[in-house]
Amino acid sequence: MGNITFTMIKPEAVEAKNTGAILKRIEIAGFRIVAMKKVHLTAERAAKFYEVHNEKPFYNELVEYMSGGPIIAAILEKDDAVASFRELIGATNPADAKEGTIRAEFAESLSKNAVHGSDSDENAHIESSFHFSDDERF
Ligand code: IDP
Ligand code: MG
Repeated sequence: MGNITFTMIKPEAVEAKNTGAILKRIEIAGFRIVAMKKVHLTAERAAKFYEVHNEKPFYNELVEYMSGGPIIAAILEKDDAVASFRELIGATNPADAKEGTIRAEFAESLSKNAVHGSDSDENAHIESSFHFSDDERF
């Protein structure tokens, strides 16, 4: 098991000024912030990031939404980071997210679900490198 995962606080959560509250939840849960920045993805960059979903019916909507406003991108460190973070954020659909999870508290809908979390160690590394160079990690 790897010790890093990649997250984004999604545009609607940034717009709603939930950045601080979500980062607080993440740090209290024991994650260390290795790298972090605010960035407004172009549609091209968002399309590339979510390329694995390009066959899905919601792909165009997802790309438009994720490039519709700035996000907070971050690399997080903790033992078993990927699984531990998926547990902290809860299910993709906030209607299914357990009480106390970040999505249960902050998500607006299935698509506007407040945060991203990597789904494997391999993707955690790919996604981290998509957003951060080695000299931006501490
Ligand atoms: P995850 O973010 O929990 O890993 P994925 O299945 O990887 O969920 O989907 C990526 C993102 O696409 C979700 O976080 C959500 O924003 C959006 N999404 C997933 N399923 C749907 C859907 O059925 N309709 C609209 N948007 C969706
Ligand atoms: Mg996913």
